[in-house]
Amino acid sequence: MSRSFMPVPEDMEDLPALQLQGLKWTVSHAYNNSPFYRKKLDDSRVSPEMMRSLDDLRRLPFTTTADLREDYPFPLRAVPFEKIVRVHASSGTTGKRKVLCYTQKDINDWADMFARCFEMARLSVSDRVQIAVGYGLWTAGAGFQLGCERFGAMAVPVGPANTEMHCQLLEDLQSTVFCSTASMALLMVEEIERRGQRDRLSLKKFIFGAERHSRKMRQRIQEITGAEHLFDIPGLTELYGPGTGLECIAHDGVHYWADYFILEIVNPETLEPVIPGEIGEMVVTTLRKEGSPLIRYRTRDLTRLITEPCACGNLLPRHDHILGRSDDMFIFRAVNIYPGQIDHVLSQIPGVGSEYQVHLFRKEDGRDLMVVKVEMLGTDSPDAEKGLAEEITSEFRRQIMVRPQVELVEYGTLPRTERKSKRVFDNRAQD
Ligand code: DLL
Repeated sequence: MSRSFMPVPEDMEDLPALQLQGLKWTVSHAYNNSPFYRKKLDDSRVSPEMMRSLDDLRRLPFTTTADLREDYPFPLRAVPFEKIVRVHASSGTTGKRKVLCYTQKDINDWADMFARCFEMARLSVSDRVQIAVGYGLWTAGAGFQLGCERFGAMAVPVGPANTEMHCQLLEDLQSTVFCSTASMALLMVEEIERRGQRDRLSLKKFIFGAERHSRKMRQRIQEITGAEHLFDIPGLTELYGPGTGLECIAHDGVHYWADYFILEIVNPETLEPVIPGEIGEMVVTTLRKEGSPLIRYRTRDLTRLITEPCACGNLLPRHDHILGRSDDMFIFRAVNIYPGQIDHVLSQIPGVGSEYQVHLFRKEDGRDLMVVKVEMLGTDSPDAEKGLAEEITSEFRRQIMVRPQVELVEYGTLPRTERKSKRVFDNRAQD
């Protein structure tokens, strides 16, 4: 039996006490060692001594990406440079990268958390894990690698590379698990299908994340490869990287590591906690992170807590898949739309492929136009195509209350990427 990375049952019973202890530690560590946090907490008239119960979390100010930009290049740093063994970064939406510092303990904690993901996905040390995400400043490659080694399975550290090389290694090394972005997973399975390679592979599990994926993408990946399990892996650079939670084999949401961070779900407008089970923005507070601790960090990611016990039996709490980002919302003819809603509508329509694009234009008369390009699975007849386009239009009207112009394109013609896909293109002039 390999070692377990799950919390022991007593820790789960004492979770609130463990979280309170971590909260107290984090707030005093940040206050005493980060000039940035000290000022922020002083400005909000909060001191570490005020953290007496978990409810006191709500007295703390929020931290945002704007804070990361303001405190660039080593935002939120709370240890001397001599203790920092690594940085990782992700591209911010508005220019400056988000750079986060890690101490050796942070790296060790991250490895333990990620090893827990592999345990959650029921891997064994005999598994061969082909890692197809970028290595370097991005947390993805380093995270999967660390976790895999800590867990004890065999890492095949390829990076994004090209599909050709991946296909060859999948077959030659008989990799059993493939880890990538959701887009890359789709790109790869289509290549496997094109090569008729399925029966020569031993692929059993996919772990993919870094972006939302649709039900259609899941279906395609499972259909083509016959994989036993697909696991969604969320994660963000600010919170170590990927590895802080994983979908389990019951495939009903994502278990997250509540002994390493507290997750709050708040209404993004009022910043008040939502009723458990309602959708809101994920806000995270770390409990052990030394280099760049997070205090009520607003992730902008939208999800909801799942409060029912999980069929897989694991007691760690769950949240739903990430449903979108509060800053991904766009307004079309006075309707607020999240890309996730579009995935949802298209996922229900038979005959529609897994890729789509939304293009928004402003016409000369000042009215907005939405063009939805959708891949179709088979091209039967012009009549069938017309019917499909009409069905898509009417489902958009029924479910999102907008009327797009639908353009059907052949399967495989929309771009595939090994990184994160962009599917909404807003060409309207910014007033
Ligand atoms: O994307 C870390 C990662 C790498 C996760 C590989 C999973 C696999 P960032 O580049 O900092 O980190 O981007 C973080 O990506 O706030 C979400 O908006 C989005 N995101 C990440 N994973 C998922 C997912 C990595 N599974 C941002 N589903 C996050 C939906 C995701 N969105």
